[in-house]
Amino acid sequence: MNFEEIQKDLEKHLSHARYIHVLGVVSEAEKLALQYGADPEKARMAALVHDCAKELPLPDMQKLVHSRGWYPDDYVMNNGSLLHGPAGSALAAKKYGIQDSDILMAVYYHTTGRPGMAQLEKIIFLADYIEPSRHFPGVEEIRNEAYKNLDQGVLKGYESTISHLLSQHQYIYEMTFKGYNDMILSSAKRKSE
Ligand code: DGI
Ligand code: FE
Ligand code: FE
Repeated sequence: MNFEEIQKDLEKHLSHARYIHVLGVVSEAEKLALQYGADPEKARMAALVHDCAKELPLPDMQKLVHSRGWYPDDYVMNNGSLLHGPAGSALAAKKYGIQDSDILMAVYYHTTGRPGMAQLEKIIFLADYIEPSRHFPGVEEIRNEAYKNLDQGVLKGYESTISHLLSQHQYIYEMTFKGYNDMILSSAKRKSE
């Protein structure tokens, strides 16, 4: 399916608020791609489908992930907040016919990130935080950083998620920590150069 066809399908299947969020991520991801010399069309497509599985029941997410032969650990498998990335990646391939592995990876990892993120993964991860309809405390700081330095923006995003999870006494998934640590190491390396 092309961009417009997928967009129409999402408008039909997602809640209005989620659909508005998705359109915000599309425009933000395109701007970030242009700023950092990434492919804006890929960024728009990855952003469009990034939350396509977010509102599915957990068993449907689990089936989608298994259908690709993926077996994330039990914590992810039983947590829709973390599973909707992998499930969305599976659904984007199955329902929308997306084959581009950069796009599928960006969707898979958009919630937790990972160490060694590709540029498109960073762009989707960050666009998800700073799209215009996001209004959480500290979002302006992440927005400013995002357009100055992509890695510093990603790091600010991680700091905000991890602080929030700590304040809510929530479990912090390993991949979230690993992605954060990776950004700390690369920013330390940049400073020493
Ligand atoms: O799908 P969105 O709401 O647009 O945003 P998202 O995919 O970035 O985040 C989904 C949720 O996942 C969000 O409420 C924060 C949560 N989350 C991110 N990292 C972790 C996490 N939750 C737990 N428990 N542990 C994590 O490491
Ligand atoms: Fe999401
Ligand atoms: Fe999102």
